[in-house]
Amino acid sequence: MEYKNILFDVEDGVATITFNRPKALNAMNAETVAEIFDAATRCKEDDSIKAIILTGSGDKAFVAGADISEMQDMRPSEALAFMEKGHETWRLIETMPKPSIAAINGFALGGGTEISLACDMRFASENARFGQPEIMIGLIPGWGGTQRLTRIIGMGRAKELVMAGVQIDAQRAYDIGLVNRVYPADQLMEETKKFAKKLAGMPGFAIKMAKHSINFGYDLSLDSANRLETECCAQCFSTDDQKEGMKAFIEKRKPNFVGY
Ligand code: DAK
Repeated sequence: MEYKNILFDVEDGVATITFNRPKALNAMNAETVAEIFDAATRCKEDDSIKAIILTGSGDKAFVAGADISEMQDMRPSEALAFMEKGHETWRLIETMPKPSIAAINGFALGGGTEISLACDMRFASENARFGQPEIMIGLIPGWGGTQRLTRIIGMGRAKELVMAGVQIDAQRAYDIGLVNRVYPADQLMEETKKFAKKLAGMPGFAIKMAKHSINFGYDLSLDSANRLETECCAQCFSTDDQKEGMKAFIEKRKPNFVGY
């Protein structure tokens, strides 16, 4: 697929997907969502890609939401199709056996906050702003903002953002656990790439099991979730990386992981 709305780049095992509609503050139209789905599928299927970064072009916005001009005249059936494609795409990112980081370099509103919530981690620039302002245009979040956001920051805080359309800055987002790290704007990409490369060099199968155990254990009872974790951990003993990691520890040297 040829991309018109995103950039796709791979370097040292790290794929960077960049929302690239700066004139619309990287707002996502249906074509953008389809391109993100295609790029995420490439990331999942290409064994040379070990970690993924999502970011926005320009210095003002990560993603200012779904494209309001495109949504304005949608019929319910069109809105449903748009919403379902978004959900399918975010879920692909959320469940793929590779780590993802959203590098949030400005406004992350509506669908912008929502796609970042599907990533494993969120790193923000000091000028980032988060919010679910859909209520201001007569909607509620349609891409997981009432669900993933609530799971990450809790019900009371999520309701403040969703029901009152309150926007928060990067420091507040850090304080309530919405973002993992905050950097000066000119350091965000460098630091995110450094961290993504570190993740790319980790034992790949163990990364996959860690993500699987956290994602799918979250909604289970503690007993079932611990059982899932046990199975995932036990499977790691089938890998070369487990043998190498433990051998290197005993021999007091750095491990050379192969990813399986
Ligand atoms: N959609 C389309 N264009 C947008 C946009 C957006 N979300 N956000 C910004 N733009 C465009 C502006 O229209 C403007 O275009 P021109 O006038 O230059 O042609 C350009 O980007 C620059 O924006 P501003 O001039 O407004 O820039 P400011 O610095 O003054 O303000 C801002 C920046 C981010 C505060 C402001 O642009 C803003 O409030 N933007 C809208 C933010 C927003 O409400 N986002 C949530 C969108 S709703 C669903 C599926 C998904 C969703 C819901 C349902 N189903 C299908 C049911 C998700 C919904 C959303 O995400």
